Amino acid sequence: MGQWERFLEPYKQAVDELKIKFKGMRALYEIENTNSPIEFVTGRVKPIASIYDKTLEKGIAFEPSTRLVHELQDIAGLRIMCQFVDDIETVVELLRSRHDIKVVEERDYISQEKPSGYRSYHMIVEYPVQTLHGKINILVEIQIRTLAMNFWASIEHSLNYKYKGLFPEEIKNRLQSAAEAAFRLDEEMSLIRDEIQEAQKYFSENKESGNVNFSTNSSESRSKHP
Ligand code: 0O2
Ligand code: 0O2
Repeated sequence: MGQWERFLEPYKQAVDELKIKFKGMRALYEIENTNSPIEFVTGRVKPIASIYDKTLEKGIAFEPSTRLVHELQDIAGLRIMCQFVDDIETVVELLRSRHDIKVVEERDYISQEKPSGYRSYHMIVEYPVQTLHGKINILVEIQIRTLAMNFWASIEHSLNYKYKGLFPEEIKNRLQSAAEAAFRLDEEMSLIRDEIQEAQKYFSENKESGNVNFSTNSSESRSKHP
Protein backbone atom coordinates (compact mmCIF):
# COMPACT_ATOMS: atom_id res chain seq x y z
CA MET A 1 0.00 0.00 0.00
CA GLY A 2 1.37 3.44 -0.92
CA GLN A 3 2.05 6.07 1.74
CA TRP A 4 -0.87 8.23 0.55
CA GLU A 5 -3.28 5.31 0.54
CA ARG A 6 -2.24 4.43 4.09
CA PHE A 7 -2.49 8.08 5.18
CA LEU A 8 -5.93 8.62 3.64
CA GLU A 9 -7.52 5.36 4.84
CA PRO A 10 -8.68 6.72 8.25
CA TYR A 11 -10.11 9.79 6.46
CA LYS A 12 -12.13 7.46 4.23
CA GLN A 13 -13.31 5.60 7.32
CA ALA A 14 -14.35 8.87 9.00
CA VAL A 15 -16.31 9.99 5.92
CA ASP A 16 -18.03 6.62 5.51
CA GLU A 17 -18.97 6.39 9.20
CA LEU A 18 -20.24 9.96 9.49
CA LYS A 19 -22.21 9.67 6.27
CA ILE A 20 -24.04 6.67 7.69
CA LYS A 21 -24.61 8.45 11.02
CA PHE A 22 -25.98 11.64 9.43
CA LYS A 23 -28.20 9.69 7.04
CA GLY A 24 -29.35 7.79 10.15
CA MET A 25 -30.41 11.08 11.75
CA ARG A 26 -32.65 11.72 8.75
CA ALA A 27 -34.10 8.21 9.01
CA LEU A 28 -35.00 8.83 12.68
CA TYR A 29 -37.09 11.86 11.72
CA GLU A 30 -38.83 9.81 9.04
CA ILE A 31 -39.70 7.07 11.53
CA GLU A 32 -41.18 9.68 13.87
CA ASN A 33 -43.06 11.16 10.91
CA THR A 34 -41.44 14.52 11.62
CA ASN A 35 -39.96 16.80 8.98
CA SER A 36 -36.22 16.24 8.84
CA PRO A 37 -33.90 19.27 8.93
CA ILE A 38 -31.54 17.12 6.81
CA GLU A 39 -32.52 16.72 3.17
CA PHE A 40 -29.48 14.73 2.00
CA VAL A 41 -25.87 14.08 2.84
CA THR A 42 -22.80 13.71 0.65
CA GLY A 43 -19.20 13.07 1.51
CA ARG A 44 -15.77 12.74 -0.04
CA VAL A 45 -12.11 12.37 0.72
CA LYS A 46 -10.18 15.17 -0.98
CA PRO A 47 -8.62 13.77 -4.18
CA ILE A 48 -4.80 13.61 -4.13
CA ALA A 49 -4.60 16.11 -7.03
CA SER A 50 -6.57 18.67 -4.95
CA ILE A 51 -4.36 17.96 -1.92
CA TYR A 52 -1.34 18.64 -4.14
CA ASP A 53 -2.85 21.97 -5.36
CA LYS A 54 -3.57 23.03 -1.76
CA THR A 55 -0.01 22.24 -0.61
CA LEU A 56 1.34 24.45 -3.43
CA GLU A 57 -1.08 27.24 -2.46
CA LYS A 58 -0.12 27.01 1.22
CA GLY A 59 3.60 26.46 0.58
CA ILE A 60 3.82 23.18 2.47
CA ALA A 61 5.56 19.96 1.44
CA PHE A 62 3.43 17.49 -0.50
CA GLU A 63 3.82 14.55 1.87
CA PRO A 64 1.78 13.05 4.70
CA SER A 65 2.83 15.06 7.76
CA THR A 66 1.52 16.60 10.99
CA ARG A 67 1.66 20.03 9.31
CA LEU A 68 -0.46 18.82 6.41
CA VAL A 69 -3.00 17.33 8.83
CA HIS A 70 -3.33 20.65 10.67
CA GLU A 71 -3.34 22.95 7.64
CA LEU A 72 -5.67 20.97 5.38
CA GLN A 73 -8.74 20.66 7.53
CA ASP A 74 -10.98 19.43 4.73
CA ILE A 75 -9.23 16.22 3.68
CA ALA A 76 -12.38 14.53 5.01
CA GLY A 77 -15.46 16.50 3.95
CA LEU A 78 -19.16 16.02 4.62
CA ARG A 79 -21.95 18.17 3.23
CA ILE A 80 -25.40 18.34 4.78
CA MET A 81 -28.13 19.84 2.62
CA CYS A 82 -31.25 21.38 4.19
CA GLN A 83 -34.53 22.57 2.69
CA PHE A 84 -34.81 25.76 4.74
CA VAL A 85 -32.33 28.27 6.17
CA ASP A 86 -33.68 27.72 9.71
CA ASP A 87 -32.88 23.99 9.41
CA ILE A 88 -29.18 24.88 9.27
CA GLU A 89 -29.22 26.16 12.88
CA THR A 90 -31.11 23.00 13.92
CA VAL A 91 -28.46 20.80 12.30
CA VAL A 92 -25.64 22.85 13.86
CA GLU A 93 -27.24 22.38 17.31
CA LEU A 94 -27.66 18.65 16.67
CA LEU A 95 -23.98 18.36 15.76
CA ARG A 96 -22.83 20.44 18.75
CA SER A 97 -24.73 18.12 21.08
CA ARG A 98 -23.28 14.86 19.72
CA HIS A 99 -20.84 12.97 21.94
CA ASP A 100 -18.98 11.27 19.08
CA ILE A 101 -17.64 14.49 17.58
CA LYS A 102 -15.83 17.47 19.06
CA VAL A 103 -16.37 20.83 17.38
CA VAL A 104 -13.06 22.67 17.03
CA GLU A 105 -14.10 25.57 14.81
CA GLU A 106 -17.19 27.11 13.25
CA ARG A 107 -17.38 29.54 10.33
CA ASP A 108 -20.63 31.25 9.54
CA TYR A 109 -20.62 32.20 5.86
CA ILE A 110 -24.41 32.64 5.96
CA SER A 111 -24.73 35.83 7.97
CA GLN A 112 -21.30 36.85 6.60
CA GLU A 113 -21.21 35.62 3.01
CA LYS A 114 -17.89 35.48 1.16
CA PRO A 115 -17.09 38.25 -1.39
CA SER A 116 -17.82 35.68 -4.15
CA GLY A 117 -21.41 35.38 -2.86
CA TYR A 118 -20.74 31.94 -1.29
CA ARG A 119 -23.00 31.01 1.63
CA SER A 120 -22.71 27.94 3.90
CA TYR A 121 -22.12 27.12 7.55
CA HIS A 122 -18.80 25.34 8.13
CA MET A 123 -17.85 23.25 11.14
CA ILE A 124 -14.45 21.67 11.67
CA VAL A 125 -14.82 18.70 13.99
CA GLU A 126 -12.61 16.02 15.44
CA TYR A 127 -13.84 12.48 14.96
CA PRO A 128 -12.16 9.41 16.50
CA VAL A 129 -11.38 6.53 14.16
CA GLN A 130 -10.21 3.12 15.35
CA THR A 131 -7.19 1.82 13.42
CA LEU A 132 -5.13 -1.35 13.89
CA HIS A 133 -2.68 0.80 15.86
CA GLY A 134 -5.25 2.42 18.13
CA LYS A 135 -7.52 5.44 18.06
CA ILE A 136 -6.70 8.54 16.01
CA ASN A 137 -8.62 11.80 15.85
CA ILE A 138 -9.41 12.88 12.33
CA LEU A 139 -10.28 16.47 11.39
CA VAL A 140 -13.45 16.65 9.31
CA GLU A 141 -15.01 19.67 7.60
CA ILE A 142 -18.81 19.67 7.61
CA GLN A 143 -20.51 22.15 5.30
CA ILE A 144 -24.19 22.80 6.03
CA ARG A 145 -26.23 24.66 3.43
CA THR A 146 -29.64 24.91 1.80
CA LEU A 147 -30.43 23.34 -1.56
CA ALA A 148 -30.33 26.81 -3.15
CA MET A 149 -26.90 27.58 -1.61
CA ASN A 150 -25.71 24.17 -2.84
CA PHE A 151 -26.97 24.84 -6.36
CA TRP A 152 -25.10 28.15 -6.47
CA ALA A 153 -21.89 26.71 -4.96
CA SER A 154 -21.82 23.76 -7.41
CA ILE A 155 -22.20 26.04 -10.42
CA GLU A 156 -19.68 28.56 -9.12
CA HIS A 157 -17.22 25.76 -8.32
CA SER A 158 -17.37 24.49 -11.94
CA LEU A 159 -16.94 28.01 -13.36
CA ASN A 160 -14.10 28.65 -10.92
CA TYR A 161 -12.39 25.53 -12.21
CA LYS A 162 -12.89 26.64 -15.81
CA TYR A 163 -11.60 30.19 -15.26
CA LYS A 164 -9.05 29.16 -12.57
CA GLY A 165 -10.52 31.77 -10.21
CA LEU A 166 -10.04 34.64 -12.71
CA PHE A 167 -13.64 35.32 -13.69
CA PRO A 168 -14.47 37.84 -16.42
CA GLU A 169 -16.08 40.85 -14.70
CA GLU A 170 -19.52 40.10 -16.19
CA ILE A 171 -19.56 36.49 -14.95
CA LYS A 172 -18.39 37.64 -11.51
CA ASN A 173 -21.22 40.19 -11.29
CA ARG A 174 -23.81 37.71 -12.54
CA LEU A 175 -22.67 35.12 -9.99
CA GLN A 176 -22.99 37.67 -7.21
CA SER A 177 -26.50 38.59 -8.27
CA ALA A 178 -27.36 34.86 -8.68
CA ALA A 179 -26.18 34.34 -5.08
CA GLU A 180 -28.55 37.10 -3.93
CA ALA A 181 -31.37 35.56 -5.98
CA ALA A 182 -30.69 32.16 -4.36
CA PHE A 183 -30.86 33.79 -0.95
CA ARG A 184 -34.14 35.52 -1.80
CA LEU A 185 -35.48 32.13 -2.97
CA ASP A 186 -34.57 30.68 0.44
CA GLU A 187 -36.35 33.60 2.13
CA GLU A 188 -39.48 33.13 -0.02
CA MET A 189 -39.58 29.39 0.70
CA SER A 190 -39.21 30.06 4.44
CA LEU A 191 -42.34 32.23 4.31
CA ILE A 192 -44.43 29.26 3.12
CA ARG A 193 -42.53 26.62 5.07
CA ASP A 194 -45.58 25.32 6.99
CA GLU A 195 -47.57 24.94 3.78
CA ILE A 196 -44.69 23.09 2.04
CA GLN A 197 -44.06 20.76 4.98
CA GLU A 198 -47.74 19.89 5.32
CA ALA A 199 -47.84 18.98 1.61
CA GLN A 200 -44.64 16.91 1.90
CA LYS A 201 -46.03 15.03 4.91
CA TYR A 202 -49.26 14.34 3.04
CA PHE A 203 -47.29 13.16 0.01
CA SER A 204 -44.96 10.81 1.93
CA GLU A 205 -47.83 9.36 4.00
CA ASN A 206 -49.83 8.56 0.90
CA LYS A 207 -47.33 7.79 -1.86
CA GLU A 208 -46.72 4.19 -0.78
CA SER A 209 -50.40 3.35 -0.54
CA GLY A 210 -50.96 5.02 -3.93
CA ASN A 211 -53.48 7.40 -2.38
CA VAL A 212 -51.97 10.60 -3.75
CA ASN A 213 -54.60 12.20 -5.92
CA PHE A 214 -53.29 14.45 -8.65
CA SER A 215 -56.25 13.87 -10.98
CA THR A 216 -57.98 17.27 -10.70
CA ASN A 217 -54.89 19.41 -11.25
CA SER A 218 -53.22 17.19 -13.80
CA SER A 219 -56.33 16.84 -15.98
CA GLU A 220 -56.76 20.62 -15.80
CA SER A 221 -53.18 21.22 -16.82
CA ARG A 222 -53.39 18.59 -19.58
CA SER A 223 -56.45 20.26 -21.03
CA LYS A 224 -54.59 23.60 -21.08
CA HIS A 225 -51.66 22.05 -22.98
CA PRO A 226 -53.12 19.69 -25.60
P1 0O2 B 1 -30.71 7.76 -1.82
O1 0O2 B 1 -31.49 6.65 -1.21
O2 0O2 B 1 -30.64 7.66 -3.32
O3 0O2 B 1 -31.08 9.11 -1.33
P2 0O2 B 1 -23.19 6.97 -1.52
O4 0O2 B 1 -21.78 6.62 -1.15
O5 0O2 B 1 -23.67 6.33 -2.78
O6 0O2 B 1 -24.13 6.79 -0.35
P3 0O2 B 1 -22.19 9.37 -2.56
O7 0O2 B 1 -21.15 8.57 -3.19
O8 0O2 B 1 -21.75 10.47 -1.64
O9 0O2 B 1 -23.22 8.49 -1.75
O10 0O2 B 1 -23.12 9.87 -3.69
P4 0O2 B 1 -23.48 11.33 -4.12
O11 0O2 B 1 -23.65 11.31 -5.60
O12 0O2 B 1 -22.52 12.30 -3.54
O13 0O2 B 1 -24.94 11.55 -3.52
C1 0O2 B 1 -25.19 11.26 -2.18
C2 0O2 B 1 -26.66 11.11 -1.96
O14 0O2 B 1 -27.27 12.39 -2.10
C3 0O2 B 1 -27.32 10.18 -2.97
O15 0O2 B 1 -28.25 9.42 -2.24
C4 0O2 B 1 -28.08 11.11 -3.88
O16 0O2 B 1 -29.28 10.54 -4.35
C5 0O2 B 1 -28.40 12.26 -2.96
N1 0O2 B 1 -28.62 13.50 -3.70
C6 0O2 B 1 -27.78 14.11 -4.56
N2 0O2 B 1 -28.34 15.23 -5.04
C7 0O2 B 1 -29.57 15.33 -4.47
C8 0O2 B 1 -30.62 16.30 -4.53
O17 0O2 B 1 -30.53 17.30 -5.24
N3 0O2 B 1 -31.73 16.07 -3.76
C9 0O2 B 1 -31.83 14.98 -2.95
N4 0O2 B 1 -32.93 14.83 -2.20
N5 0O2 B 1 -30.87 14.05 -2.86
C10 0O2 B 1 -29.74 14.22 -3.61
P5 0O2 B 1 -27.92 7.97 -1.80
O18 0O2 B 1 -26.91 8.04 -0.71
O19 0O2 B 1 -27.49 7.15 -2.97
O20 0O2 B 1 -29.27 7.47 -1.24
P1 0O2 C 1 -13.19 21.56 -2.62
O1 0O2 C 1 -13.00 20.23 -2.05
O2 0O2 C 1 -12.79 21.67 -4.06
O3 0O2 C 1 -14.53 22.14 -2.33
P2 0O2 C 1 -8.75 26.87 2.50
O4 0O2 C 1 -9.44 25.53 2.52
O5 0O2 C 1 -7.64 26.99 3.47
O6 0O2 C 1 -8.42 27.30 1.10
P3 0O2 C 1 -10.35 28.25 4.24
O7 0O2 C 1 -10.65 29.72 4.29
O8 0O2 C 1 -9.55 27.66 5.35
O9 0O2 C 1 -9.79 27.91 2.85
O10 0O2 C 1 -11.65 27.41 4.19
P4 0O2 C 1 -13.09 27.88 3.85
O11 0O2 C 1 -13.05 28.98 2.84
O12 0O2 C 1 -13.78 28.09 5.13
O13 0O2 C 1 -13.66 26.58 3.17
C1 0O2 C 1 -13.08 26.04 2.04
C2 0O2 C 1 -14.14 25.26 1.30
O14 0O2 C 1 -15.40 25.96 1.32
C3 0O2 C 1 -13.80 25.14 -0.16
O15 0O2 C 1 -13.06 23.98 -0.36
C4 0O2 C 1 -15.17 25.03 -0.83
O16 0O2 C 1 -15.69 23.73 -0.70
C5 0O2 C 1 -15.99 25.96 0.03
N1 0O2 C 1 -15.91 27.34 -0.46
C6 0O2 C 1 -15.38 28.40 0.16
N2 0O2 C 1 -15.51 29.51 -0.57
C7 0O2 C 1 -16.17 29.16 -1.70
C8 0O2 C 1 -16.62 29.90 -2.84
O17 0O2 C 1 -16.43 31.11 -2.99
N3 0O2 C 1 -17.26 29.17 -3.81
C9 0O2 C 1 -17.49 27.83 -3.69
N4 0O2 C 1 -18.13 27.22 -4.69
N5 0O2 C 1 -17.06 27.12 -2.63
C10 0O2 C 1 -16.41 27.78 -1.63
P5 0O2 C 1 -12.01 23.90 -1.52
O18 0O2 C 1 -10.68 24.16 -0.94
O19 0O2 C 1 -12.42 24.74 -2.68
O20 0O2 C 1 -12.07 22.38 -1.86
